[in-house]
Amino acid sequence: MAKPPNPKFLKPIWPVLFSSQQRKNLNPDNDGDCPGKARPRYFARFTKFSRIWIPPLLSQFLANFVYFLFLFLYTLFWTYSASFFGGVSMPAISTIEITTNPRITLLEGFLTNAECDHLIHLASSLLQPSLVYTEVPNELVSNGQARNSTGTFLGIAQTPVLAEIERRIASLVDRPTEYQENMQVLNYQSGQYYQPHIDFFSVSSPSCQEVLAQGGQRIATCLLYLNTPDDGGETHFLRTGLKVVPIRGNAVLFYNVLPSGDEDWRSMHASLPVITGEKWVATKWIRSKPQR
Ligand code: PD2
Ligand code: ZN
Repeated sequence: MAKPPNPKFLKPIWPVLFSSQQRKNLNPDNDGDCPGKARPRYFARFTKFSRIWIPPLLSQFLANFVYFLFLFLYTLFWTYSASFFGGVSMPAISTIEITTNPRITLLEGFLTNAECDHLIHLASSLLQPSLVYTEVPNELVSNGQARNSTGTFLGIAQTPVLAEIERRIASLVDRPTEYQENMQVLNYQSGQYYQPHIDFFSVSSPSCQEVLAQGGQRIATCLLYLNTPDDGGETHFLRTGLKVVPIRGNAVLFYNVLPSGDEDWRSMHASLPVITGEKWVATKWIRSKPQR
């Protein structure tokens, strides 16, 4: 460590802390009639932190280090504090309203890669043939003509990651998570599909009356694309002609009913056959009544 100079010749490093005599010493117009005799210098050669004399480069480094550490912690706090304190943290999502009539919104970057992998991991060992509702009686049966994917349902808030995704969807549709059905994760192999269908329970169908009375209508569907198939697997909205390409992390939110609550047949959709590769997608239905 360098030997500390005579404090008489020292000038502090922070101008705001200078005494009036020191400021006078630092004034470039002062041509020398100051206690230090020599022309004033703008920076001290040494800074004293408590009892240690620190060379200027090291003290600047320390000051910068503390400054960047503060910035880092500040950014960290604002990024994660919401989820830490029970709020909703959102990745950088870009929202594109594709059509308002029917209401279809694409959300790019709705899930992170880690979240997609997590959902696939939770579902992959539990896949069963997907089911469809029959007319009368209203039962869930396997029907390979209507859909031939496999899938499974996850528990509500089964893991902290899933709970966070559910909170994000709740914030998106402006309804508490209690209005959500359990998440369904689906897997489509090459050639697998889901024929055109509607997600709402038809008021005119006698078999839907009980479901509607108990749990209310499926007012909206949120599809979460967990991977990007090599080819095919688009979500096709037949009445609008729109085909949403499945891209990992993206989501599509569409309403199955009109703002009045009446069925919106323009929400009819299909999952087109996967041509190459496989497709992982998760569905969340949002009901008009709390489910729990
Ligand atoms: O798997 C899909 O892409 C898809 C598309 C539309 C699934 C559903 N609807 C559904 O399960 O209702
Ligand atoms: Zn559907």
